[in-house]
Amino acid sequence: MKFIHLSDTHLGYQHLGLEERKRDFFDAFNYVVEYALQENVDFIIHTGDFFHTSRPSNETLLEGITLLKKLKEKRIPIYTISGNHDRGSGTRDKSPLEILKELGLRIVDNSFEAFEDINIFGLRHIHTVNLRKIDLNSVLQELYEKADKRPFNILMLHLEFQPIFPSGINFESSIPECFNYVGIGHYHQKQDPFKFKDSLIVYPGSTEYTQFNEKDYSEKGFYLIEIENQNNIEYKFIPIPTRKFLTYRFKDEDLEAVIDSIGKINFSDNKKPILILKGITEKNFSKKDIINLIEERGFKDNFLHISINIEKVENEYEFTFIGNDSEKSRIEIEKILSEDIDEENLRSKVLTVINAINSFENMQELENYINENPELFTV
Ligand SMILES: [Mn+2]
Repeated sequence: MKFIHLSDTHLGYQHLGLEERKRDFFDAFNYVVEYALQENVDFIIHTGDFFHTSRPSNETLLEGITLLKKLKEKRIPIYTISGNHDRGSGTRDKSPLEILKELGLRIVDNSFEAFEDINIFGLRHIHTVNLRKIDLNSVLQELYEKADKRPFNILMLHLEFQPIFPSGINFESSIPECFNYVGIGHYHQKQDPFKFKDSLIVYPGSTEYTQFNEKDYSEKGFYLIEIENQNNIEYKFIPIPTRKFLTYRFKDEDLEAVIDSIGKINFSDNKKPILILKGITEKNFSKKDIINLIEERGFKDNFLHISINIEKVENEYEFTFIGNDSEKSRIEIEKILSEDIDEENLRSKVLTVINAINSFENMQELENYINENPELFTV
Protein backbone atom coordinates (compact mmCIF):
# COMPACT_ATOMS: atom_id res chain seq x y z
CA MET A 1 0.00 0.00 0.00
CA LYS A 2 1.44 3.32 -1.09
CA PHE A 3 0.20 6.81 -0.30
CA ILE A 4 1.28 10.43 -0.42
CA HIS A 5 1.16 12.79 2.54
CA LEU A 6 1.22 16.49 1.72
CA SER A 7 0.12 19.54 3.65
CA ASP A 8 -0.43 23.29 3.66
CA THR A 9 -0.72 23.87 -0.07
CA HIS A 10 -2.25 27.35 0.54
CA LEU A 11 -3.73 27.41 -2.94
CA GLY A 12 -4.48 30.98 -4.03
CA TYR A 13 -1.87 32.66 -1.87
CA GLN A 14 -0.59 35.72 -3.70
CA HIS A 15 2.71 35.92 -1.83
CA LEU A 16 4.38 39.37 -2.10
CA GLY A 17 1.29 40.48 -4.00
CA LEU A 18 2.59 38.82 -7.16
CA GLU A 19 0.54 36.87 -9.71
CA GLU A 20 3.61 34.70 -10.36
CA ARG A 21 3.73 33.67 -6.72
CA LYS A 22 0.07 32.65 -6.82
CA ARG A 23 0.93 30.50 -9.81
CA ASP A 24 3.85 28.99 -7.84
CA PHE A 25 1.46 27.67 -5.20
CA PHE A 26 -0.59 25.99 -7.92
CA ASP A 27 2.53 24.58 -9.60
CA ALA A 28 3.78 23.05 -6.35
CA PHE A 29 0.44 21.34 -5.66
CA ASN A 30 0.22 20.25 -9.29
CA TYR A 31 3.71 18.72 -9.02
CA VAL A 32 2.45 16.48 -6.19
CA VAL A 33 -0.65 15.50 -8.17
CA GLU A 34 1.42 14.62 -11.25
CA TYR A 35 3.77 12.61 -9.05
CA ALA A 36 0.81 10.75 -7.55
CA LEU A 37 -0.46 9.85 -11.04
CA GLN A 38 2.94 8.73 -12.21
CA GLU A 39 3.59 6.62 -9.08
CA ASN A 40 0.00 5.40 -9.20
CA VAL A 41 -0.35 5.71 -5.42
CA ASP A 42 -3.38 4.20 -3.69
CA PHE A 43 -4.50 7.43 -2.05
CA ILE A 44 -3.39 10.87 -0.80
CA ILE A 45 -3.74 12.53 2.59
CA HIS A 46 -3.61 16.33 2.94
CA THR A 47 -3.31 17.65 6.50
CA GLY A 48 -5.01 21.04 6.08
CA ASP A 49 -4.74 24.54 4.63
CA PHE A 50 -5.67 23.31 1.17
CA PHE A 51 -6.69 26.89 0.33
CA HIS A 52 -5.04 30.01 1.67
CA THR A 53 -8.34 31.58 2.70
CA SER A 54 -11.89 30.50 3.41
CA ARG A 55 -12.92 32.70 0.47
CA PRO A 56 -10.72 31.67 -2.45
CA SER A 57 -11.28 33.53 -5.71
CA ASN A 58 -13.20 31.82 -8.50
CA GLU A 59 -9.89 31.40 -10.30
CA THR A 60 -8.41 29.61 -7.29
CA LEU A 61 -11.47 27.38 -6.99
CA LEU A 62 -10.99 26.44 -10.63
CA GLU A 63 -7.38 25.56 -9.89
CA GLY A 64 -8.58 23.26 -7.12
CA ILE A 65 -11.08 21.70 -9.50
CA THR A 66 -8.35 21.12 -12.13
CA LEU A 67 -6.19 19.26 -9.59
CA LEU A 68 -9.01 17.13 -8.22
CA LYS A 69 -10.27 16.21 -11.68
CA LYS A 70 -6.88 14.70 -12.52
CA LEU A 71 -7.01 12.53 -9.40
CA LYS A 72 -10.62 11.59 -9.97
CA GLU A 73 -9.91 10.40 -13.49
CA LYS A 74 -7.24 8.04 -12.15
CA ARG A 75 -9.43 7.07 -9.19
CA ILE A 76 -6.95 8.24 -6.58
CA PRO A 77 -8.90 9.37 -3.51
CA ILE A 78 -7.69 12.39 -1.55
CA TYR A 79 -8.54 12.88 2.12
CA THR A 80 -8.21 16.20 3.89
CA ILE A 81 -9.07 18.15 7.03
CA SER A 82 -9.87 21.85 7.48
CA GLY A 83 -6.88 23.93 8.50
CA ASN A 84 -7.01 27.34 10.18
CA HIS A 85 -6.80 29.03 6.78
CA ASP A 86 -9.50 27.21 4.87
CA ARG A 87 -12.00 26.23 7.50
CA GLY A 88 -14.68 28.67 6.46
CA SER A 89 -16.80 30.92 8.55
CA GLY A 90 -18.82 28.30 10.39
CA THR A 91 -22.52 28.89 10.47
CA ARG A 92 -22.59 31.74 7.99
CA ASP A 93 -21.31 29.94 4.93
CA LYS A 94 -19.94 26.67 3.62
CA SER A 95 -16.25 25.90 3.53
CA PRO A 96 -14.67 26.12 0.06
CA LEU A 97 -13.63 22.48 0.54
CA GLU A 98 -17.34 21.57 0.29
CA ILE A 99 -17.31 22.71 -3.32
CA LEU A 100 -14.52 20.26 -4.09
CA LYS A 101 -16.39 17.45 -2.39
CA GLU A 102 -18.35 17.17 -5.63
CA LEU A 103 -15.07 16.25 -7.34
CA GLY A 104 -14.20 13.57 -4.86
CA LEU A 105 -12.39 15.46 -2.10
CA ARG A 106 -13.03 13.55 1.15
CA ILE A 107 -13.29 15.91 4.10
CA VAL A 108 -12.46 14.00 7.27
CA ASP A 109 -13.27 16.69 9.86
CA ASN A 110 -13.89 14.96 13.19
CA SER A 111 -14.80 11.79 11.35
CA PHE A 112 -13.23 8.82 9.58
CA GLU A 113 -13.15 7.00 6.27
CA ALA A 114 -12.01 3.53 5.33
CA PHE A 115 -9.71 2.64 2.49
CA GLU A 116 -9.39 -1.14 2.15
CA ASP A 117 -7.55 -2.27 5.31
CA ILE A 118 -6.93 1.24 6.55
CA ASN A 119 -8.92 3.63 8.68
CA ILE A 120 -8.28 7.31 8.07
CA PHE A 121 -9.28 9.58 10.94
CA GLY A 122 -9.19 13.36 10.98
CA LEU A 123 -9.79 16.36 13.18
CA ARG A 124 -10.34 19.88 11.92
CA HIS A 125 -8.10 22.66 13.20
CA ILE A 126 -8.79 23.76 16.76
CA HIS A 127 -7.29 26.99 18.01
CA THR A 128 -4.88 26.37 20.90
CA VAL A 129 -6.98 28.55 23.22
CA ASN A 130 -9.92 26.17 22.74
CA LEU A 131 -7.74 23.09 22.61
CA ARG A 132 -6.78 23.63 26.24
CA LYS A 133 -10.42 23.33 27.23
CA ILE A 134 -10.91 19.83 25.85
CA ASP A 135 -9.46 16.41 26.59
CA LEU A 136 -8.03 15.67 23.17
CA ASN A 137 -6.87 12.22 24.13
CA SER A 138 -10.45 11.16 24.97
CA VAL A 139 -11.87 12.87 21.88
CA LEU A 140 -9.47 10.92 19.65
CA GLN A 141 -9.99 7.69 21.55
CA GLU A 142 -13.77 8.04 21.10
CA LEU A 143 -13.38 8.77 17.41
CA TYR A 144 -11.23 5.65 17.06
CA GLU A 145 -13.83 3.50 18.83
CA LYS A 146 -16.56 4.60 16.40
CA ALA A 147 -14.88 3.00 13.38
CA ASP A 148 -14.80 -0.70 12.53
CA LYS A 149 -11.46 -2.16 13.54
CA ARG A 150 -8.85 -2.26 10.80
CA PRO A 151 -5.18 -3.25 11.04
CA PHE A 152 -3.76 0.15 10.07
CA ASN A 153 -4.90 3.51 11.43
CA ILE A 154 -4.00 6.95 10.17
CA LEU A 155 -4.76 10.18 12.02
CA MET A 156 -4.70 13.63 10.35
CA LEU A 157 -4.24 16.73 12.52
CA HIS A 158 -3.70 20.46 12.01
CA LEU A 159 -2.80 21.57 15.53
CA GLU A 160 -0.04 23.28 17.49
CA PHE A 161 2.18 20.81 19.30
CA GLN A 162 5.16 21.35 21.55
CA PRO A 163 8.09 21.70 21.19
CA ILE A 164 7.60 23.40 17.80
CA PHE A 165 4.88 25.62 19.28
CA PRO A 166 5.95 26.24 22.87
CA SER A 167 2.46 27.40 23.84
CA GLY A 168 0.89 24.34 22.18
CA ILE A 169 -0.17 20.96 23.55
CA ASN A 170 2.06 17.92 24.06
CA PHE A 171 1.90 14.49 22.42
CA GLU A 172 2.02 12.67 25.74
CA SER A 173 -1.36 13.93 26.96
CA SER A 174 -3.14 14.20 23.62
CA ILE A 175 -2.33 11.31 21.27
CA PRO A 176 -3.75 7.90 22.20
CA GLU A 177 -1.76 4.84 21.26
CA CYS A 178 -4.21 3.45 18.71
CA PHE A 179 -2.84 5.28 15.65
CA ASN A 180 0.01 3.87 13.56
CA TYR A 181 0.58 7.01 11.51
CA VAL A 182 -0.05 10.56 12.73
CA GLY A 183 0.21 13.15 9.94
CA ILE A 184 0.37 16.75 11.11
CA GLY A 185 -0.08 19.99 9.19
CA HIS A 186 0.12 23.65 10.25
CA TYR A 187 3.88 23.86 10.78
CA HIS A 188 5.38 24.85 7.43
CA GLN A 189 8.88 23.46 7.86
CA LYS A 190 9.20 19.76 7.22
CA GLN A 191 10.54 17.57 10.01
CA ASP A 192 12.17 14.16 9.86
CA PRO A 193 9.54 11.60 10.81
CA PHE A 194 9.94 10.24 14.33
CA LYS A 195 8.42 7.61 16.57
CA PHE A 196 6.17 8.54 19.47
CA LYS A 197 5.31 5.31 21.31
CA ASP A 198 3.83 3.12 18.55
CA SER A 199 2.98 5.99 16.19
CA LEU A 200 5.06 7.42 13.40
CA ILE A 201 4.70 11.23 13.51
CA VAL A 202 5.09 12.99 10.17
CA TYR A 203 5.25 16.72 9.38
CA PRO A 204 5.68 17.26 5.61
CA GLY A 205 5.62 21.09 5.89
CA SER A 206 4.08 23.34 3.27
CA THR A 207 4.55 22.78 -0.47
CA GLU A 208 5.71 26.38 -1.09
CA TYR A 209 7.29 29.14 1.00
CA THR A 210 4.60 31.31 2.59
CA GLN A 211 7.48 33.29 4.02
CA PHE A 212 11.14 32.64 3.54
CA ASN A 213 13.24 32.08 6.59
CA GLU A 214 16.89 31.65 5.75
CA LYS A 215 17.89 30.62 9.25
CA ASP A 216 15.40 27.77 9.39
CA TYR A 217 15.68 26.90 5.72
CA SER A 218 14.11 23.61 4.76
CA GLU A 219 13.38 22.12 1.38
CA LYS A 220 9.77 22.01 0.20
CA GLY A 221 8.13 18.71 -0.69
CA PHE A 222 5.95 15.86 0.53
CA TYR A 223 6.26 12.28 1.83
CA LEU A 224 5.76 9.10 -0.12
CA ILE A 225 4.75 6.41 2.35
CA GLU A 226 4.77 2.68 1.85
CA ILE A 227 3.04 0.46 4.39
CA GLU A 228 4.24 -3.12 4.70
CA ASN A 229 2.47 -3.70 8.02
CA GLN A 230 1.88 -1.87 11.33
CA ASN A 231 5.53 -2.13 12.28
CA ASN A 232 7.06 -1.46 8.93
CA ILE A 233 6.36 1.95 7.42
CA GLU A 234 8.79 3.15 4.80
CA TYR A 235 8.93 6.87 4.12
CA LYS A 236 10.72 9.02 1.58
CA PHE A 237 10.76 12.80 1.27
CA ILE A 238 10.17 13.96 -2.30
CA PRO A 239 11.36 17.53 -2.92
CA ILE A 240 9.34 19.93 -5.08
CA PRO A 241 11.37 22.18 -7.43
CA THR A 242 10.09 25.50 -6.06
CA ARG A 243 11.25 28.99 -7.00
CA LYS A 244 14.60 29.88 -5.40
CA PHE A 245 15.11 32.50 -2.73
CA LEU A 246 18.67 33.88 -2.72
CA THR A 247 19.92 35.74 0.32
CA TYR A 248 22.97 38.03 0.27
CA ARG A 249 24.43 40.13 3.05
CA PHE A 250 26.41 43.31 2.79
CA LYS A 251 28.08 45.99 4.84
CA ASP A 252 28.78 49.47 3.52
CA GLU A 253 32.32 48.62 2.42
CA ASP A 254 31.43 45.52 0.40
CA LEU A 255 28.10 46.56 -1.15
CA GLU A 256 29.55 46.98 -4.68
CA ALA A 257 31.35 43.62 -4.54
CA VAL A 258 28.22 41.88 -3.31
CA ILE A 259 26.17 43.38 -6.13
CA ASP A 260 28.81 42.27 -8.64
CA SER A 261 28.64 38.70 -7.36
CA ILE A 262 24.84 38.76 -7.63
CA GLY A 263 25.33 39.58 -11.31
CA LYS A 264 27.37 36.39 -11.73
CA ILE A 265 24.61 34.04 -10.56
CA ASN A 266 23.85 31.34 -13.08
CA PHE A 267 20.19 31.70 -14.04
CA SER A 268 19.38 28.23 -15.27
CA ASP A 269 16.01 27.83 -13.54
CA ASN A 270 12.92 28.46 -15.61
CA LYS A 271 11.56 30.50 -12.72
CA LYS A 272 13.29 33.77 -11.90
CA PRO A 273 14.59 33.72 -8.31
CA ILE A 274 13.66 36.12 -5.55
CA LEU A 275 16.57 38.14 -4.24
CA ILE A 276 16.84 39.07 -0.57
CA LEU A 277 19.51 41.60 0.32
CA LYS A 278 20.28 42.24 3.96
CA GLY A 279 22.68 44.96 4.93
CA ILE A 280 24.06 46.83 7.87
CA THR A 281 24.90 50.43 7.09
CA GLU A 282 26.13 53.60 8.69
CA LYS A 283 25.36 55.64 5.59
CA ASN A 284 22.12 57.30 4.83
CA PHE A 285 21.10 55.50 1.68
CA SER A 286 17.77 54.00 0.74
CA LYS A 287 16.46 50.81 -0.79
CA LYS A 288 15.92 52.78 -3.98
CA ASP A 289 19.66 53.56 -4.14
CA ILE A 290 20.48 49.85 -4.08
CA ILE A 291 17.84 49.02 -6.68
CA ASN A 292 19.39 51.73 -8.87
CA LEU A 293 22.83 50.10 -8.51
CA ILE A 294 21.39 46.75 -9.57
CA GLU A 295 19.50 48.37 -12.43
CA GLU A 296 22.62 50.20 -13.69
CA ARG A 297 24.42 46.86 -13.98
CA GLY A 298 21.51 45.52 -16.00
CA PHE A 299 20.39 42.55 -13.96
CA LYS A 300 17.33 43.81 -12.15
CA ASP A 301 15.10 41.80 -14.49
CA ASN A 302 16.89 38.56 -13.62
CA PHE A 303 14.77 38.47 -10.48
CA LEU A 304 11.05 38.13 -9.96
CA HIS A 305 11.29 40.30 -6.87
CA ILE A 306 13.99 42.03 -4.87
CA SER A 307 13.55 42.48 -1.16
CA ILE A 308 15.97 44.78 0.65
CA ASN A 309 16.38 44.87 4.35
CA ILE A 310 18.60 47.67 5.62
CA GLU A 311 19.51 47.94 9.23
CA LYS A 312 20.99 51.24 10.34
CA VAL A 313 23.76 50.76 12.86
CA GLU A 314 22.23 53.14 15.37
CA ASN A 315 18.97 51.17 15.15
CA GLU A 316 20.62 47.88 15.93
CA TYR A 317 18.67 47.34 19.13
CA GLU A 318 15.31 48.36 17.80
CA PHE A 319 12.82 45.59 18.44
CA THR A 320 10.17 44.64 15.90
CA PHE A 321 8.32 41.39 16.32
CA ILE A 322 6.63 40.94 12.98
CA GLY A 323 9.26 39.94 10.48
CA ASN A 324 11.95 37.39 9.84
CA ASP A 325 13.34 36.93 13.31
CA SER A 326 10.15 35.46 14.68
CA GLU A 327 11.85 32.96 16.97
CA LYS A 328 13.92 35.65 18.65
CA SER A 329 10.87 37.86 19.00
CA ARG A 330 8.76 35.07 20.44
CA ILE A 331 11.29 34.61 23.25
CA GLU A 332 11.34 38.39 23.82
CA ILE A 333 7.54 38.50 23.96
CA GLU A 334 7.39 35.60 26.41
CA LYS A 335 9.88 37.40 28.63
CA ILE A 336 7.89 40.64 28.57
CA LEU A 337 4.64 38.81 29.26
CA SER A 338 6.05 36.83 32.16
CA GLU A 339 7.18 40.07 33.77
CA ASP A 340 3.88 41.88 33.26
CA ILE A 341 1.17 39.24 33.64
CA ASP A 342 1.03 37.11 36.77
CA GLU A 343 -1.91 34.99 35.79
CA GLU A 344 -0.72 31.92 33.88
CA ASN A 345 -3.92 31.38 31.86
CA LEU A 346 -4.14 34.97 30.77
CA ARG A 347 -0.49 34.99 29.80
CA SER A 348 -0.87 31.92 27.66
CA LYS A 349 -3.96 33.37 25.99
CA VAL A 350 -2.20 36.63 25.17
CA LEU A 351 0.74 34.67 23.80
CA THR A 352 -1.53 32.54 21.63
CA VAL A 353 -3.22 35.64 20.23
CA ILE A 354 0.18 37.21 19.45
CA ASN A 355 1.34 34.00 17.77
CA ALA A 356 -1.87 33.90 15.75
CA ILE A 357 -1.42 37.52 14.68
CA ASN A 358 2.14 36.71 13.64
CA SER A 359 0.93 34.10 11.19
CA PHE A 360 -0.96 36.61 9.05
CA GLU A 361 0.71 38.31 6.16
CA ASN A 362 -1.14 41.61 6.30
CA MET A 363 -3.72 43.62 8.21
CA GLN A 364 -6.57 42.80 5.84
CA GLU A 365 -6.08 39.07 6.33
CA LEU A 366 -6.03 39.49 10.08
CA GLU A 367 -9.21 41.60 10.05
CA ASN A 368 -10.99 39.03 7.92
CA TYR A 369 -9.94 36.26 10.25
CA ILE A 370 -11.13 38.12 13.36
CA ASN A 371 -14.47 38.93 11.72
CA GLU A 372 -14.99 35.36 10.64
CA ASN A 373 -13.98 33.80 13.95
CA PRO A 374 -15.46 35.96 16.70
CA GLU A 375 -15.56 32.98 19.09
CA LEU A 376 -11.77 33.03 19.39
CA PHE A 377 -11.88 36.30 21.23
CA THR A 378 -14.43 35.41 23.86
CA VAL A 379 -13.38 33.53 26.99
MN1 LIG B 1 -0.65 26.58 6.87
